[in-house]
Amino acid sequence: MAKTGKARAHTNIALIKYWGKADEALIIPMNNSISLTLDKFYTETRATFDAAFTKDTFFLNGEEANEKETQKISAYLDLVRERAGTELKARIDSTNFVPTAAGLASSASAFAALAAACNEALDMGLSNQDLSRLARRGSGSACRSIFGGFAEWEKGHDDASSYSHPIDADHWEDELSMIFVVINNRSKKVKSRTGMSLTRNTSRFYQYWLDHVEADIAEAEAAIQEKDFKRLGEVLEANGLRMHATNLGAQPPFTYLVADSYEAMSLVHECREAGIPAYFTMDAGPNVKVLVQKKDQQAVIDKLTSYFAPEQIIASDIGIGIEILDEEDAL
Ligand code: 2P0
Repeated sequence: MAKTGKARAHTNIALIKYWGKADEALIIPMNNSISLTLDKFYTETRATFDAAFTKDTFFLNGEEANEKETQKISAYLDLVRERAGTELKARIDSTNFVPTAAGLASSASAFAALAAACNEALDMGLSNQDLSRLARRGSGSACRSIFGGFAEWEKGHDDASSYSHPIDADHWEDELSMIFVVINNRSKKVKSRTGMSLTRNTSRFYQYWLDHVEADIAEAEAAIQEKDFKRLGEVLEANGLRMHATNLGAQPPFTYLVADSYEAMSLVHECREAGIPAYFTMDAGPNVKVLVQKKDQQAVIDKLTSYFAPEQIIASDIGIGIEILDEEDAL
């Protein structure tokens, strides 16, 4: 008989970044990171394990994935099977819910949803901590998407000690939102996995990153405890820029940022000059994400749309952790 589980996971944006691995195979990071889970972008995944299946199959947004993508999922399922003590092959159906053509699909929500769906299907009974560890094996940032609101990934030193936990902010996150500035990328894409590995292994600035990141973590933790928006904003903006600076020191050097990324950063500076606190961060691409207090959201959107088209601006509230879905819930 088929064993089925379905789950939804939201993507997350790092405020203090994960950039570089201590162990590439186990996905153990060089440093702790802190994120906010968002409610707007998520993945729903159904995992079906059945003795009748002779191979793993993977359907993304209703279409069967190519061999390379299927192989990646199959390799991940091998880890799940080893952990669950089964040899059953699986069919995975995933749907990414992201605004049309925004290109914001993320491996964080994908592997968090897949891990949770497998846990459900195979009755693995994993705690959220163990689920975070399992999601991490698919993609590092996925281990933070098990949780809603603020989450911190403790880097640990081996498979057992590297996982995320929620940071209790006493519902402060309900007062915050993140505004995405979706910027078209005409430059050649460097995958985050490739970019962070090249930087960690070759960048002359990587040690500078390591020398500051633990202090950034402590500063962000303190700001969250105190609900001090300015303090959190200043450290997240500095940390994100420092991450991007490490890429400029790689051999060969590269950058994810384009002219319009700098335009968005300037507009955020203008918001602050006008007395509106807003702080930006960027990931492995040119899009700029702006953390704001909800009460200032419209004013910041107005500033950003003085240059960007309204359809390039997407605001998101803060999201919740993984959800197990009933069979009748739409996929
Ligand atoms: C982060 N990023 O903390 C950082 C900041 C992008 C920039 O985590 O190799 O897809 O699968 O562990 O998690 C994106 O990298 O990389 C990422 P893998 P992942 O969000």
